[in-house]
Amino acid sequence: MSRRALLRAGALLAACVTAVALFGAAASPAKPPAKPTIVSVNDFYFGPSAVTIKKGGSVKWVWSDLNTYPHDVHLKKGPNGLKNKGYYSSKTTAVTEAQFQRTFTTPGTYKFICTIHPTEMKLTVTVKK
Ligand SMILES: [Cu+2]
Repeated sequence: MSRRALLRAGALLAACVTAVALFGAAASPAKPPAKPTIVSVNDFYFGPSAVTIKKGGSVKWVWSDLNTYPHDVHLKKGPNGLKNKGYYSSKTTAVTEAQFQRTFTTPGTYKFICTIHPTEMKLTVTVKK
């Protein structure tokens, strides 16, 4: 192979690599997963007390460092047809330094309470279609 032919082959290869790279980038838009909506768990409230998310979104409960009483997250009532109700209730009862994250795939209204302070600590999560 002559030097010129070799150069031509190299240029062709570079063009192919570029084309594949461009096509690859266009074919698979790297969409990062949506960040969870944060709800703080405090003495004696969820902050905020109502959030709205999209179907497939997540809520992350974060216990405040300022808490002096234990709290949990318990689903009191979910939308009709929700099968995995227990998935939405935290097993741990913590004072501080706890986190609890759940993904919502069934649209509707979710009513949460803290089982220790059920009349004070209420949260509504609305999941849109
Ligand atoms: Cu509580």
